Amino acid sequence: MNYTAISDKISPLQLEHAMRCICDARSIAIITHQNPDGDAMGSSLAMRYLLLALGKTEVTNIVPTSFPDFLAWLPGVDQAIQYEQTPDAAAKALREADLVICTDLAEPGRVAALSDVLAERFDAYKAAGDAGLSGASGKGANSLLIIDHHLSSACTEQPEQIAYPDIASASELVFRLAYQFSKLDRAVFEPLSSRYRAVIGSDLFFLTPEFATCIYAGMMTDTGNFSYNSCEPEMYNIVAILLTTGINKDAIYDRIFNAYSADRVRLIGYCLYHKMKLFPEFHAALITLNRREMYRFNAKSGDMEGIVNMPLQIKDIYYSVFMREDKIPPHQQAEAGGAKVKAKISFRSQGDRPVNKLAREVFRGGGHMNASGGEFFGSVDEAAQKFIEIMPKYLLKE
Ligand SMILES: [Mn+2]
Repeated sequence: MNYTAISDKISPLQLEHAMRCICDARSIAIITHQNPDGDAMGSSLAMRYLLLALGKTEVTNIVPTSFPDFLAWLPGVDQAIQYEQTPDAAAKALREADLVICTDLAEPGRVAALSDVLAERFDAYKAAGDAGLSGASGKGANSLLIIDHHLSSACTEQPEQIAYPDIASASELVFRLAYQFSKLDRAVFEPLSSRYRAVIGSDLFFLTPEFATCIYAGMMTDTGNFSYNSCEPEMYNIVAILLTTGINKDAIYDRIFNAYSADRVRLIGYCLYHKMKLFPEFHAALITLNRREMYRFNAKSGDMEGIVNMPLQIKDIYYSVFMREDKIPPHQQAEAGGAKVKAKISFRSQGDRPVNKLAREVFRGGGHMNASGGEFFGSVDEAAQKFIEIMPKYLLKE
């Protein structure tokens, strides 16, 4: 088969930086964001398989917080260091690695208790760059690589920042990195060891069922099984390549999307039947959940995932807002104006109806035009009242 329709999205500068980082490093740690989803786990586990295919031997996945059971079967999970199980080993691996690779992650603050250790790494890397060492050898240089697709991380000027918000998943970016490695001109990397020359320029050297499974799981998760953010034709060329390894995409779907707990299905029913308010004149829906309700349904953090999208299935509903209540820890209450609870809010919209502006201006958040987040210091009922007040100003009536 001919897959020439996959274009080079990652810039030559970044590709070269990535290859130099990888070549320079003996030990490599891969980390992803806290409360990891399918794309976070998929992209970071696939990255390890890519590095193993490149001949690296000391490669460690670090997972900063627990992950949902429906991801526990992914290839390579059993070898990952989970911070919550072995905090010292996780911190040590992250601190001592020659190279740290962040996937689906671009900010040191999003790795829970490991944030300080990761921040040290970002600072050391930046200091090396300021000293003119970036791209050359020296302590701190070539010690950080970021592979991300969040809006906030877009900064394609930096060699270490492989950050493309127009790519639907970090997993797709890991695939593209591997694919572009496989097409590199061997002459470019002539100074590197023969180990790399053996694979660089060789066709799809990275492509194993394990790698393909992780990438597919991530691509599928961040597009809702290819139902949104999935108009880019090349995505399907990538899927076609992945499927040549013999992976069973329907089984991957089943393991990730048909894996709800009974509590979660009941919680969804409760939200839609008892809690959903519709505002037809604004084409909007609003669901709130307070702490008592979450307790009643034994709701865990992942159980609320995706509920915000459900009202959009209603004809003529184009905006959906989901609010859940969270405790504010005592040491942060002063900063929150004395509030003991806050509402964590997700906004979704369809078409030409931005929600990031209202998230930014009213709810201390931001994000993409059709998918944003924010928060409100106070109860969910107060947050809902605030949203109802500002609807005429921010929501389109047509
Ligand atoms: Mn992602």
